[in-house]
Amino acid sequence: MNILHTSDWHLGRSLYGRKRYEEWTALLDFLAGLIEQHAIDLLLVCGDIFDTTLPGNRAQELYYRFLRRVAGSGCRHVVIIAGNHDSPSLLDAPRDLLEVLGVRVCGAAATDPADQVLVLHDASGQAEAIVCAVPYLRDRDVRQSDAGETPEEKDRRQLAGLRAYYAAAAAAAEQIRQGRDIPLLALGHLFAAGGRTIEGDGVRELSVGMLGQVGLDVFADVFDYVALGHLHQAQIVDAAGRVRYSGSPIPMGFGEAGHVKHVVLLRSSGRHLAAEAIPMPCFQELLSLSGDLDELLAAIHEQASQHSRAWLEIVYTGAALVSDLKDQIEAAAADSELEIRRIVNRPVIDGIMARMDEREVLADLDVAVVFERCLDAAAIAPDERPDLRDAYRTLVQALMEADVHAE
Ligand SMILES: [Mn+2]
Repeated sequence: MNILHTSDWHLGRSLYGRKRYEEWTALLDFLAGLIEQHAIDLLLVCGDIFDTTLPGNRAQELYYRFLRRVAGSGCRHVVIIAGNHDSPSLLDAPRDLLEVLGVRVCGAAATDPADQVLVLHDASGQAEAIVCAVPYLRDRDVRQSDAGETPEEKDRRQLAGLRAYYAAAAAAAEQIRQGRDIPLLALGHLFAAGGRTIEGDGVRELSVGMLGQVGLDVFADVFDYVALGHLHQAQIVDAAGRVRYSGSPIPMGFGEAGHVKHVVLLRSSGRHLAAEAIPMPCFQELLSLSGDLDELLAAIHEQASQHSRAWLEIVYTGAALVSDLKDQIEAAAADSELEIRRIVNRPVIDGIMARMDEREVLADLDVAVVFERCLDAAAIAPDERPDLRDAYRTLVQALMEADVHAE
Protein backbone atom coordinates (compact mmCIF):
# COMPACT_ATOMS: atom_id res chain seq x y z
CA MET A 1 0.00 0.00 0.00
CA ASN A 2 1.33 3.45 -0.91
CA ILE A 3 0.58 6.36 1.39
CA LEU A 4 1.24 10.08 1.03
CA HIS A 5 1.50 12.29 4.14
CA THR A 6 1.17 16.07 3.88
CA SER A 7 -0.08 18.92 6.06
CA ASP A 8 -0.23 22.67 6.56
CA TRP A 9 -1.31 23.89 3.14
CA HIS A 10 -2.77 27.05 4.69
CA LEU A 11 -4.95 27.74 1.65
CA GLY A 12 -5.97 31.40 1.62
CA ARG A 13 -2.93 32.73 3.47
CA SER A 14 -1.37 35.99 2.36
CA LEU A 15 2.29 36.90 2.25
CA TYR A 16 2.44 40.60 3.12
CA GLY A 17 -0.83 41.33 1.41
CA ARG A 18 -0.37 39.03 -1.61
CA LYS A 19 -2.61 35.94 -1.89
CA ARG A 20 -0.83 32.90 -3.23
CA TYR A 21 -3.45 31.27 -5.44
CA GLU A 22 -1.01 30.58 -8.29
CA GLU A 23 1.20 28.63 -5.90
CA TRP A 24 -1.66 26.59 -4.42
CA THR A 25 -3.01 25.81 -7.84
CA ALA A 26 0.45 24.60 -8.90
CA LEU A 27 0.93 22.78 -5.58
CA LEU A 28 -2.35 20.87 -5.72
CA ASP A 29 -1.81 20.06 -9.36
CA PHE A 30 1.63 18.70 -8.51
CA LEU A 31 0.27 16.67 -5.57
CA ALA A 32 -2.48 15.17 -7.71
CA GLY A 33 0.18 14.23 -10.28
CA LEU A 34 2.37 12.71 -7.57
CA ILE A 35 -0.56 10.66 -6.31
CA GLU A 36 -1.10 9.25 -9.79
CA GLN A 37 2.61 8.75 -10.50
CA HIS A 38 3.29 6.83 -7.27
CA ALA A 39 -0.03 4.98 -7.35
CA ILE A 40 -0.96 6.35 -3.93
CA ASP A 41 -3.76 4.41 -2.23
CA LEU A 42 -4.14 6.62 0.82
CA LEU A 43 -3.61 10.36 1.23
CA LEU A 44 -3.24 11.80 4.73
CA VAL A 45 -3.71 15.55 5.23
CA CYS A 46 -2.78 16.47 8.80
CA GLY A 47 -4.46 19.78 9.43
CA ASP A 48 -4.24 23.47 8.58
CA ILE A 49 -5.90 22.85 5.24
CA PHE A 50 -7.06 26.45 5.33
CA ASP A 51 -5.35 29.41 6.90
CA THR A 52 -8.43 30.77 8.61
CA THR A 53 -11.68 29.52 10.07
CA LEU A 54 -13.59 31.31 7.34
CA PRO A 55 -11.66 30.61 4.11
CA GLY A 56 -12.64 32.46 0.97
CA ASN A 57 -14.57 30.84 -1.86
CA ARG A 58 -11.49 30.59 -4.02
CA ALA A 59 -9.55 28.68 -1.35
CA GLN A 60 -12.50 26.34 -0.89
CA GLU A 61 -12.82 25.83 -4.63
CA LEU A 62 -9.16 24.76 -4.83
CA TYR A 63 -9.71 22.29 -1.99
CA TYR A 64 -12.83 20.68 -3.46
CA ARG A 65 -11.45 20.57 -6.99
CA PHE A 66 -8.35 18.78 -5.69
CA LEU A 67 -10.42 16.26 -3.72
CA ARG A 68 -12.58 15.57 -6.79
CA ARG A 69 -9.49 14.95 -8.90
CA VAL A 70 -7.87 12.64 -6.32
CA ALA A 71 -11.10 10.73 -5.77
CA GLY A 72 -11.29 10.16 -9.50
CA SER A 73 -7.74 8.77 -9.61
CA GLY A 74 -6.64 5.39 -8.30
CA CYS A 75 -6.33 6.80 -4.77
CA ARG A 76 -8.92 4.88 -2.75
CA HIS A 77 -8.80 6.87 0.48
CA VAL A 78 -8.23 10.39 1.66
CA VAL A 79 -8.17 11.14 5.39
CA ILE A 80 -8.26 14.77 6.52
CA ILE A 81 -8.03 16.19 10.03
CA ALA A 82 -8.49 19.77 11.16
CA GLY A 83 -5.55 21.82 12.42
CA ASN A 84 -5.57 24.75 14.82
CA HIS A 85 -6.14 27.16 11.93
CA ASP A 86 -9.15 25.25 10.58
CA SER A 87 -12.74 25.59 11.62
CA PRO A 88 -13.75 22.08 12.77
CA SER A 89 -17.36 22.70 11.78
CA LEU A 90 -16.49 24.09 8.36
CA LEU A 91 -14.41 21.01 7.56
CA ASP A 92 -17.04 18.67 8.95
CA ALA A 93 -20.00 20.26 7.14
CA PRO A 94 -19.56 18.32 3.85
CA ARG A 95 -18.30 15.12 5.48
CA ASP A 96 -21.24 12.90 4.50
CA LEU A 97 -20.98 14.03 0.89
CA LEU A 98 -17.20 13.60 0.81
CA GLU A 99 -17.46 10.12 2.29
CA VAL A 100 -19.17 9.03 -0.92
CA LEU A 101 -15.91 9.98 -2.69
CA GLY A 102 -13.75 8.02 -0.25
CA VAL A 103 -12.73 11.18 1.57
CA ARG A 104 -12.99 10.96 5.36
CA VAL A 105 -12.90 14.17 7.38
CA CYS A 106 -12.40 14.55 11.14
CA GLY A 107 -12.82 18.22 11.99
CA ALA A 108 -14.09 18.35 15.56
CA ALA A 109 -12.95 16.20 18.47
CA ALA A 110 -15.26 13.25 19.10
CA THR A 111 -17.07 12.49 22.33
CA ASP A 112 -15.73 8.95 21.97
CA PRO A 113 -12.26 8.84 20.35
CA ALA A 114 -13.14 5.39 19.00
CA ASP A 115 -15.48 7.16 16.56
CA GLN A 116 -12.40 8.57 14.82
CA VAL A 117 -10.85 5.17 14.24
CA LEU A 118 -11.37 4.57 10.54
CA VAL A 119 -11.11 1.16 8.91
CA LEU A 120 -10.09 1.46 5.28
CA HIS A 121 -11.04 -1.33 2.87
CA ASP A 122 -9.42 -2.46 -0.34
CA ALA A 123 -11.32 -3.09 -3.57
CA SER A 124 -12.26 -6.59 -2.44
CA GLY A 125 -13.70 -5.30 0.83
CA GLN A 126 -10.81 -6.44 3.03
CA ALA A 127 -9.51 -4.10 5.72
CA GLU A 128 -6.16 -2.77 4.47
CA ALA A 129 -5.34 -0.08 7.03
CA ILE A 130 -6.66 1.45 10.24
CA VAL A 131 -6.33 5.18 10.81
CA CYS A 132 -6.83 7.05 14.09
CA ALA A 133 -7.80 10.42 12.63
CA VAL A 134 -7.41 12.63 15.69
CA PRO A 135 -7.89 16.31 14.82
CA TYR A 136 -6.28 19.22 16.63
CA LEU A 137 -7.50 18.93 20.21
CA ARG A 138 -8.44 22.18 21.85
CA ASP A 139 -8.08 22.65 25.56
CA ARG A 140 -11.84 22.41 26.01
CA ASP A 141 -11.90 19.13 24.08
CA VAL A 142 -9.68 17.31 26.55
CA ARG A 143 -9.97 19.12 29.86
CA GLN A 144 -12.75 20.04 32.25
CA SER A 145 -11.91 23.43 33.69
CA ASP A 146 -11.82 23.52 37.43
CA ALA A 147 -11.99 26.70 39.47
CA GLY A 148 -8.92 27.29 41.56
CA GLU A 149 -6.56 24.99 39.71
CA THR A 150 -2.99 26.19 39.26
CA PRO A 151 -1.50 26.66 35.78
CA GLU A 152 0.62 23.57 36.40
CA GLU A 153 -2.45 21.47 37.24
CA LYS A 154 -4.14 22.81 34.15
CA ASP A 155 -1.20 21.83 31.94
CA ARG A 156 -1.04 18.42 33.53
CA ARG A 157 -4.75 17.83 33.00
CA GLN A 158 -4.65 19.01 29.44
CA LEU A 159 -1.76 16.71 28.65
CA ALA A 160 -3.46 13.86 30.49
CA GLY A 161 -6.62 14.48 28.45
CA LEU A 162 -4.71 14.39 25.20
CA ARG A 163 -2.91 11.23 26.29
CA ALA A 164 -6.21 9.59 27.24
CA TYR A 165 -7.72 10.53 23.88
CA TYR A 166 -4.91 8.88 21.92
CA ALA A 167 -4.91 5.90 24.29
CA ALA A 168 -8.64 5.35 23.76
CA ALA A 169 -8.21 5.59 19.98
CA ALA A 170 -5.24 3.20 20.09
CA ALA A 171 -7.14 0.66 22.19
CA ALA A 172 -10.14 0.75 19.86
CA ALA A 173 -7.91 0.41 16.80
CA GLU A 174 -5.94 -2.47 18.26
CA GLN A 175 -9.17 -4.27 19.01
CA ILE A 176 -10.30 -3.85 15.42
CA ARG A 177 -6.93 -4.98 14.05
CA GLN A 178 -7.07 -8.24 16.03
CA GLY A 179 -3.46 -9.01 15.28
CA ARG A 180 -3.86 -8.79 11.49
CA ASP A 181 -0.82 -7.67 9.52
CA ILE A 182 -2.26 -4.32 8.41
CA PRO A 183 -0.82 -0.90 9.27
CA LEU A 184 -2.23 1.17 12.10
CA LEU A 185 -1.65 4.88 11.58
CA ALA A 186 -2.26 7.80 13.91
CA LEU A 187 -2.77 11.36 12.75
CA GLY A 188 -2.25 14.47 14.84
CA HIS A 189 -1.93 18.22 14.71
CA LEU A 190 0.15 19.21 17.71
CA PHE A 191 3.55 20.40 18.85
CA ALA A 192 5.52 17.33 19.88
CA ALA A 193 8.31 17.78 22.41
CA GLY A 194 11.62 18.10 20.61
CA GLY A 195 10.01 19.53 17.48
CA ARG A 196 11.83 22.27 15.60
CA THR A 197 10.56 25.61 14.32
CA ILE A 198 12.40 28.53 12.76
CA GLU A 199 11.87 32.27 12.77
CA GLY A 200 9.40 33.34 10.13
CA ASP A 201 7.87 29.94 9.35
CA GLY A 202 4.50 30.94 10.77
CA VAL A 203 4.49 28.53 13.71
CA ARG A 204 6.68 30.05 16.38
CA GLU A 205 4.15 32.57 17.56
CA LEU A 206 1.64 29.78 18.14
CA SER A 207 3.68 27.69 20.54
CA VAL A 208 1.63 28.77 23.50
CA GLY A 209 0.66 26.55 26.39
CA MET A 210 1.41 22.96 27.04
CA LEU A 211 0.69 21.67 23.57
CA GLY A 212 4.36 22.36 22.86
CA GLN A 213 5.20 19.64 25.34
CA VAL A 214 3.49 16.56 23.99
CA GLY A 215 5.85 13.69 24.78
CA LEU A 216 6.28 10.88 22.28
CA ASP A 217 4.93 8.41 24.85
CA VAL A 218 1.49 9.79 23.96
CA PHE A 219 1.71 7.68 20.80
CA ALA A 220 1.23 4.05 21.80
CA ASP A 221 3.61 1.45 20.35
CA VAL A 222 0.70 -0.10 18.47
CA PHE A 223 0.87 2.78 15.98
CA ASP A 224 3.08 1.80 13.07
CA TYR A 225 3.34 5.42 11.94
CA VAL A 226 2.33 8.77 13.36
CA ALA A 227 1.65 11.42 10.70
CA LEU A 228 1.82 14.89 12.21
CA GLY A 229 1.01 18.40 11.13
CA HIS A 230 1.48 21.80 12.81
CA LEU A 231 5.25 22.30 12.53
CA HIS A 232 6.18 23.66 9.13
CA GLN A 233 9.65 22.14 8.93
CA ALA A 234 9.71 18.53 7.73
CA GLN A 235 11.24 16.43 10.46
CA ILE A 236 11.54 13.04 12.06
CA VAL A 237 10.72 13.38 15.73
CA ASP A 238 11.73 10.00 17.18
CA ALA A 239 14.84 7.86 16.80
CA ALA A 240 12.98 5.09 14.99
CA GLY A 241 11.49 7.40 12.34
CA ARG A 242 7.96 6.36 13.32
CA VAL A 243 6.77 9.88 14.20
CA ARG A 244 7.13 12.50 11.48
CA TYR A 245 6.13 15.96 10.39
CA SER A 246 5.78 16.33 6.65
CA GLY A 247 6.07 20.12 7.06
CA SER A 248 4.25 22.59 4.88
CA PRO A 249 4.65 21.90 1.14
CA ILE A 250 5.32 25.56 0.32
CA PRO A 251 7.45 28.02 2.33
CA MET A 252 5.24 29.98 4.67
CA GLY A 253 7.40 33.08 4.86
CA PHE A 254 10.75 34.66 4.09
CA GLY A 255 12.28 32.80 7.04
CA GLU A 256 12.02 29.75 4.80
CA ALA A 257 13.27 31.43 1.63
CA GLY A 258 15.36 28.96 -0.32
CA HIS A 259 14.30 25.97 1.80
CA VAL A 260 13.25 22.81 0.00
CA LYS A 261 9.84 21.64 1.24
CA HIS A 262 8.57 18.05 1.35
CA VAL A 263 5.79 15.53 1.47
CA VAL A 264 6.33 12.03 2.88
CA LEU A 265 5.84 8.90 0.79
CA LEU A 266 5.25 5.68 2.72
CA ARG A 267 5.28 2.20 1.30
CA SER A 268 3.70 -0.35 3.56
CA SER A 269 4.08 -4.07 3.48
CA GLY A 270 1.71 -5.16 6.20
CA ARG A 271 2.76 -3.41 9.40
CA HIS A 272 6.16 -2.52 8.03
CA LEU A 273 6.38 0.99 6.61
CA ALA A 274 9.27 2.58 4.73
CA ALA A 275 9.13 6.39 4.67
CA GLU A 276 10.83 8.69 2.23
CA ALA A 277 10.70 12.49 2.09
CA ILE A 278 9.88 13.67 -1.43
CA PRO A 279 11.23 17.16 -2.22
CA MET A 280 8.72 19.60 -3.62
CA PRO A 281 9.45 21.90 -6.53
CA CYS A 282 9.66 25.60 -5.80
CA PHE A 283 6.43 27.08 -7.16
CA GLN A 284 7.32 30.67 -6.31
CA GLU A 285 10.82 31.78 -5.43
CA LEU A 286 11.12 33.83 -2.23
CA LEU A 287 14.30 35.80 -1.82
CA SER A 288 15.54 37.81 1.13
CA LEU A 289 18.15 40.46 0.23
CA SER A 290 20.03 42.42 2.85
CA GLY A 291 22.79 45.01 2.73
CA ASP A 292 23.43 48.71 2.39
CA LEU A 293 21.77 50.70 -0.39
CA ASP A 294 24.40 50.04 -3.07
CA GLU A 295 24.41 46.32 -2.32
CA LEU A 296 20.63 46.15 -2.41
CA LEU A 297 20.31 48.05 -5.67
CA ALA A 298 23.03 45.90 -7.27
CA ALA A 299 21.35 42.70 -6.09
CA ILE A 300 17.98 43.84 -7.43
CA HIS A 301 19.46 44.75 -10.83
CA GLU A 302 21.23 41.39 -10.92
CA GLN A 303 17.94 39.56 -10.26
CA ALA A 304 16.11 41.71 -12.80
CA SER A 305 18.71 41.03 -15.50
CA GLN A 306 18.18 37.29 -14.97
CA HIS A 307 14.42 37.80 -15.49
CA SER A 308 13.81 36.53 -11.97
CA ARG A 309 10.15 36.38 -10.91
CA ALA A 310 11.11 36.18 -7.22
CA TRP A 311 9.16 37.80 -4.44
CA LEU A 312 11.59 39.90 -2.47
CA GLU A 313 12.11 40.80 1.13
CA ILE A 314 14.50 43.75 1.35
CA VAL A 315 16.36 44.30 4.59
CA TYR A 316 18.32 47.55 4.61
CA THR A 317 21.19 47.30 7.09
CA GLY A 318 23.27 50.34 6.09
CA ALA A 319 24.46 52.86 8.68
CA ALA A 320 23.02 55.94 6.95
CA LEU A 321 19.35 56.80 7.30
CA VAL A 322 17.65 56.53 3.90
CA SER A 323 14.24 58.12 4.13
CA ASP A 324 13.21 57.37 0.53
CA LEU A 325 14.32 53.74 0.69
CA LYS A 326 10.97 52.42 -0.54
CA ASP A 327 11.00 54.70 -3.60
CA GLN A 328 14.57 53.77 -4.48
CA ILE A 329 13.92 50.04 -4.12
CA GLU A 330 10.72 50.21 -6.15
CA ALA A 331 12.41 52.21 -8.87
CA ALA A 332 15.19 49.60 -9.10
CA ALA A 333 12.64 46.81 -9.49
CA ALA A 334 10.43 48.70 -11.95
CA ASP A 335 10.17 47.14 -15.41
CA SER A 336 11.22 43.77 -13.97
CA GLU A 337 9.16 40.73 -13.04
CA LEU A 338 10.28 40.99 -9.42
CA GLU A 339 7.71 41.71 -6.74
CA ILE A 340 8.74 43.60 -3.63
CA ARG A 341 6.74 42.10 -0.79
CA ARG A 342 8.46 43.61 2.22
CA ILE A 343 10.97 46.34 3.00
CA VAL A 344 12.63 46.48 6.40
CA ASN A 345 14.47 49.72 7.13
CA ARG A 346 16.67 48.56 9.99
CA PRO A 347 18.24 51.92 11.03
CA VAL A 348 14.85 53.61 11.19
CA ILE A 349 13.35 50.80 13.25
CA ASP A 350 16.38 50.66 15.51
CA GLY A 351 16.20 54.39 16.01
CA ILE A 352 12.61 54.18 17.17
CA MET A 353 13.41 51.27 19.43
CA ALA A 354 16.41 53.09 20.93
CA ARG A 355 14.16 55.98 21.88
CA MET A 356 12.00 53.42 23.67
CA ASP A 357 15.12 52.20 25.48
CA GLU A 358 14.64 48.86 23.78
CA ARG A 359 17.05 47.51 21.22
CA GLU A 360 14.51 44.99 20.09
CA VAL A 361 11.82 44.57 17.53
CA LEU A 362 8.47 43.67 19.00
CA ALA A 363 8.07 40.86 16.48
CA ASP A 364 11.22 39.23 17.86
CA LEU A 365 9.71 38.91 21.31
CA ASP A 366 7.65 36.01 22.52
CA VAL A 367 4.13 37.02 23.65
CA ALA A 368 4.93 35.71 27.12
CA VAL A 369 8.01 37.93 27.36
CA VAL A 370 5.99 40.98 26.37
CA PHE A 371 3.47 40.19 29.09
CA GLU A 372 6.23 39.82 31.68
CA ARG A 373 7.43 43.29 30.76
CA CYS A 374 3.91 44.64 31.17
CA LEU A 375 3.81 43.13 34.65
CA ASP A 376 7.12 44.79 35.46
CA ALA A 377 6.06 48.11 33.94
CA ALA A 378 2.86 48.12 36.00
CA ALA A 379 4.78 47.07 39.13
CA ILE A 380 2.47 44.14 39.80
CA ALA A 381 3.21 42.41 43.12
CA PRO A 382 4.83 38.96 42.78
CA ASP A 383 1.96 37.14 44.48
CA GLU A 384 -0.56 38.56 42.03
CA ARG A 385 1.39 37.49 38.98
CA PRO A 386 0.59 33.75 38.67
CA ASP A 387 -3.15 34.36 38.28
CA LEU A 388 -2.57 37.14 35.76
CA ARG A 389 -0.14 35.00 33.76
CA ASP A 390 -2.63 32.18 33.72
CA ALA A 391 -5.47 34.43 32.58
CA TYR A 392 -3.26 35.92 29.88
CA ARG A 393 -2.17 32.53 28.62
CA THR A 394 -5.78 31.33 28.49
CA LEU A 395 -6.68 34.42 26.48
CA VAL A 396 -3.81 33.97 24.04
CA GLN A 397 -4.70 30.34 23.57
CA ALA A 398 -8.37 31.20 23.05
CA LEU A 399 -7.30 33.76 20.47
CA MET A 400 -5.21 31.19 18.59
CA GLU A 401 -8.10 28.78 18.65
CA ALA A 402 -10.76 31.37 17.89
CA ASP A 403 -13.50 29.82 15.87
CA VAL A 404 -16.13 32.45 16.34
CA HIS A 405 -17.03 33.04 12.72
CA ALA A 406 -17.94 29.55 11.77
CA GLU A 407 -19.87 28.27 14.74
MN1 LIG B 1 0.23 25.20 10.23
